[in-house]
Amino acid sequence: MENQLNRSSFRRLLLTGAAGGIGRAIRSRVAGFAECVRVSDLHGALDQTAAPNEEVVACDLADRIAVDALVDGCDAIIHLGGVSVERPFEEILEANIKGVFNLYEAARRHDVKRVIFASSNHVTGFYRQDEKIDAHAPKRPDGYYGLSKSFGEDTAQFYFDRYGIETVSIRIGSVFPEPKDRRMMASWFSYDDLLDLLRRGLFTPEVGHTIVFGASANAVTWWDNRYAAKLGFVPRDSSEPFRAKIETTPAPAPDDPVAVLQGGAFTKAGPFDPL
Ligand code: NAI
Ligand code: 15L
Repeated sequence: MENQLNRSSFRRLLLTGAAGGIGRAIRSRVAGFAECVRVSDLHGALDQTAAPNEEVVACDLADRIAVDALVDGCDAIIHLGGVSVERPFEEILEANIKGVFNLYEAARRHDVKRVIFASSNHVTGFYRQDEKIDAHAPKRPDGYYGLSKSFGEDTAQFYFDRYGIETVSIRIGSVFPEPKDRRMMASWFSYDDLLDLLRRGLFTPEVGHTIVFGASANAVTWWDNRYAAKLGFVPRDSSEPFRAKIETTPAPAPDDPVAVLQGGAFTKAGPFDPL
C-alpha cells in the first residue's frame, strides 16, 4: 500500500482545533505532512509561538469571512476544530454545523482537494454494544453533537459529488493517552494509530468520500472497519494492556446506557434547555 500513496507532502496543511486535546498531541507530528502547517483555533486558545514550519492563525469557524481567509493558500485540511462533547444545540450549530459548512465552502473557493474530517462514533451512538456495524450502516446519532458530525459527513459527500473535494471522515472512537473507562476498552484509539490513519487519509489517492472508524486493534470491537482497507490501515495498538487497571474501577449497572449503547453517556446527556 505504501507505494500507492500519491505524494508525501503538501505545500500548506491547515490543522484546525490545534489547541484541543488531540491537536496539542499531534501538532508537532503532522509537521512531516507538509512544508508548512497552518495551525488554528479560537482567539486566545493558541500559544502564538510557531515552530519553524508553522503559521499560527486564530479563527472562529463560525465566521465565514475569517474561515475563507484561513483556508486561502492551503492545499489540504485536517479538521479537528469544533465542540467535541454534547452541548446545547446553539453552540453546536455555530462551531460544528456552520463551521464545517464554512470550511468546505472555503475549500471549494480555494481549490483544496483533500480534507480529513474528525467525525465521531457518536454518529452511530444508538447502536448497542452487542451489535457490530460497518461504516455504511444507517446513522443513529446520539445527540446534537452526533447530529452535527452526521451533517459534517453529509457535507463531505456533497462537496465530493459536486466539486470533487475528497474527504476521509474518521469516526473517531476515544483518543486519549489511555482508556478512561470500560467502554473505552472497545473505543480507544491511540495517538500512533491516529497519526498513521491521518497520513493514509491525506496521501492515499482517489478516496472520494471514505468513512472509516478510528479505533485501535482492541480485543473487543463494535466496528467492522472494512472500508479502512482502501487506505491500507491496520491499527497496531490495543487497549488490552490497560484492562487490569480499568477493571479495578466500578462497573456501571448492566442496564445503564453507558454499558448498553455504543455512544455511552452521550446517549443520555441533555436536553439542556427545555421550554
Ligand atoms: P477538544 O475539545 O479538546 O478540541 C477542539 C478544539 O476546537 C478546541 O481547542 C476548541 O477551542 C476548538 N473550537 C471549538 N469551537 C471552535 C470554533 N467555533 N472555532 C474554532 N475552533 C473551535 O477536542 P479533541 O478531543 O481534541 O477532538 C478533536 C476533534 O476530534 C473534535 O472535532 C472532536 O469532535 C473529534 N473527536 C474527538 C474524539 C476524542 O476521543 N478525543 C472522539 C471523536 C471525535
Ligand atoms: C467524542 O466524540 C468526544 O469528542 C470525546 O470527548 C470522547 O468522549 C469520545 O467521543 C468517546 O466517545 O469516548
